[in-house]
Amino acid sequence: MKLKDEKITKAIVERYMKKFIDNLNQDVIIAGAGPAGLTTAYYLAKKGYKVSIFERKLSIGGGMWGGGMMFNEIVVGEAGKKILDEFEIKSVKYDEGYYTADSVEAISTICSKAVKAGVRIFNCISVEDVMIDKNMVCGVVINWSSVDIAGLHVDPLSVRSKYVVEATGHPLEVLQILEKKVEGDLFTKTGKIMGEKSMNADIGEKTVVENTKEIYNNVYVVGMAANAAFGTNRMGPIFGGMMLSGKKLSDILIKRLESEQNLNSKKIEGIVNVE
Ligand code: 48H
Repeated sequence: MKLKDEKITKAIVERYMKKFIDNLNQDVIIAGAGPAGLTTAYYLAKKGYKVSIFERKLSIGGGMWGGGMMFNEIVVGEAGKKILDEFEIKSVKYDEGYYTADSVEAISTICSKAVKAGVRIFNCISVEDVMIDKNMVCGVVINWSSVDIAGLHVDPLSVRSKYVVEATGHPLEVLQILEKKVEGDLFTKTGKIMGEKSMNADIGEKTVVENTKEIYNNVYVVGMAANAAFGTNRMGPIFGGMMLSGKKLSDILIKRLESEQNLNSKKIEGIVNVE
């Protein structure tokens, strides 16, 4: 059989468009495919929820590939090790409470498991704004990262979701937009982004899980972005907190999505009044 070049083009364009159109109305949209966003997405997809991630870069995985200062090993604590085990990522005990793993194995496995669980990842696309209705965030505004890099004046597209997750790491890109554009305060002590504090692995690893929560109506913050939003410390190349933050957020969102489903079925059964 002779291969036809135009058929290859048609196959790519048609299949991509189908994928894109099938993902225009999601349960959860995540901005950023670092370890925190990917872990959140994995657990949600495993439960059957429709979740997609928009990632600015060509490659997914955020800052995990490089371990610490490009020494491609990561460190996790006891709780982080349990998540590595769930993902079937090999880890080695270094000392009491310290485990190491190969960062390339870790992030490639998380990516692979997330995609296989049903997470739809759109790379080379940046989240540049949110959709909003009566002070409730209800989706994201996206554009090709290349449009941004080239400084082209091209209008974006938008994708709807019940919940939006800020997982863009240190720069907090979604929250920066929210802070400027939405009415009312963010759900922090000051109502504003509080800013990341200097390195303290012990505090940073604990607070990243505590800070994983809703930060504006229907917007949740996870991973490094959570500490930067709520004004606590960075933690360096100890990655257990990123995965634990993702796991915690998936639990919160699954609970919220489940209670919404229960309410909807009650409405259908006529137990609850429909306004
Ligand atoms: C789409 C975007 C946009 C945008 C950025 O930085 P990440 O790896 O974030 P986390 O929270 O999963 O993990 C943090 C970790 O990598 C880290 O930096 C740690 C532990 N630091 C500690 C320390 O002390 O320094 O991933 C975020 C992803 C990246 O892939 C970005 O390209 C992407 O988000 N991104 N994607 N739209 N507007 N902005």
